[in-house]
Amino acid sequence: VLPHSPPTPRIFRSKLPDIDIPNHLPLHTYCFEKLSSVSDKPCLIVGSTGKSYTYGETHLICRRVASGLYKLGIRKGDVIMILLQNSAEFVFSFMGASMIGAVSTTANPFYTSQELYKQLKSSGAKLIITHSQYVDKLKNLGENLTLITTDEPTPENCLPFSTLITDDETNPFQETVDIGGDDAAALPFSSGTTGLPKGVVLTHKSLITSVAQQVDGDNPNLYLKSNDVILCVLPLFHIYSLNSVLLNSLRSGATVLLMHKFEIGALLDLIQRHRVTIAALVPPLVIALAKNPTVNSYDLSSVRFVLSGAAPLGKELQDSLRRRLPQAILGQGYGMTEAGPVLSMSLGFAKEPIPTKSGSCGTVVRNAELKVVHLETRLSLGYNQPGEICIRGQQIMKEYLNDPEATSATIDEEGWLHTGDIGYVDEDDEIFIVDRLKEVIKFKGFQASPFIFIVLFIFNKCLHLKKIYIMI
Ligand code: 4UU
Repeated sequence: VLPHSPPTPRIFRSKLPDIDIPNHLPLHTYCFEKLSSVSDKPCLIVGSTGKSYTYGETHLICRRVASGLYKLGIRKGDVIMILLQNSAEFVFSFMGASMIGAVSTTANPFYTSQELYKQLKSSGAKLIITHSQYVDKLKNLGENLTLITTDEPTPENCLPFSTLITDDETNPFQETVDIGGDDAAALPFSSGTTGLPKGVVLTHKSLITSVAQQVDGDNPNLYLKSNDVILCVLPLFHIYSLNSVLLNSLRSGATVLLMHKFEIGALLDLIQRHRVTIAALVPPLVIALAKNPTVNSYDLSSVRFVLSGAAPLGKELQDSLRRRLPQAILGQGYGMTEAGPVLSMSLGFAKEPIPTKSGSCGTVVRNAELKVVHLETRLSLGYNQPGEICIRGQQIMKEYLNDPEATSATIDEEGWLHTGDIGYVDEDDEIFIVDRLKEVIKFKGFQASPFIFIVLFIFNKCLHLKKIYIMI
């Protein structure tokens, strides 16, 4: 060793071995790979109506929507905007777009007209799939914009969703569109570590890699089975729900129970009625489940995993939920839109589970490398030393759309994505986040990413906000 050579970087890896990931496939092919064995099983259940779609039906409708989009002039690389609450149409639109190589930019239905305008302009979306209640906000936002609405009656100047569901799913495009792993599939918007929201280019390869890191392999990190029923209450326009609920479930042949809005009574009733086995939540919803007195009147014994992510989950809260749901395994996932999104996941959810500590965000996912760098020297640190968390692997974003400067400020020449989160890895390889370098919203001493505030905003009627802030 030369006297001045830099120290070898300390790189953290999963305790699970790497696996082969078929990330050369298009995303929809990968997600529906086991279609023939799950064709008659329920894929989607719409919570509010009880309507359900089998895997076979879901795949067929996605193919029809693909064909319908193609007939409306959408081609490979074109962007469509999905501006919907959780619904079956959200799923059909996203997967249908993927089938013709089009890209979905998902947007928050609560955005103002101006916010939507920015995302439309920046993404270059040509078509919007939405609900009639949001159409007013979209008036005069673009000349050649096609608007499709999913409910009846169809407002003026909009096309009904049924236009997309032609009876023709055998359109030749399916054979001719050549989709490569490096082509974009999703374009969520995120402000990342600095500045205004930017389009995060997630490719077929990045999303397949992220899903495989969670649910594939002989000993999956997040063990989902085809008889699982997965609660989809977090909004699908955000990458947490899109990836860790929807795409993971499709890949595993599990059932997705869609809730278009949060209401504690409806949520508990749906868990009981449909025997929900997996709940993907954020801390404010964990609080509702742990503290709301009505919970005791429901049978929640079917729940086997509660996954919390997107914001810190305190030990006290984790302990109170454990008392409520003694049979369930509680754990966290740590994600960031740009990271594809999942950096780490509790190994308590593995097929051969390894218990994790309260407060830990899990262990880095397989087929990826994680390091913690000193904030000034940028040298990588060992166990228990806090610094900036960086991640490398095929799951991370390709780039920020049309923003090479922001891209190179986030992903360095060696391929490390800098998260702007400060944390450490303990001797058991568990990750703990202690602070954020990037912009945070502070409210009554509670710091969080913008997403948590979106969730709180959407769900605020049902959550007693003041109480939540004090408890966190
Ligand atoms: C403390 O929040 C997300 C994605 C979360 C996610 C995704 C898939 C969680 C579990 C999962 O399976 O994305 P963004 O881009 O909205 O916000 C990213 C930021 C992170 O940089 C970090 O600051 O949100 C914060 N964050 C967390 N903080 C995310 N997860 C956690 C966590 N604890 N578990």
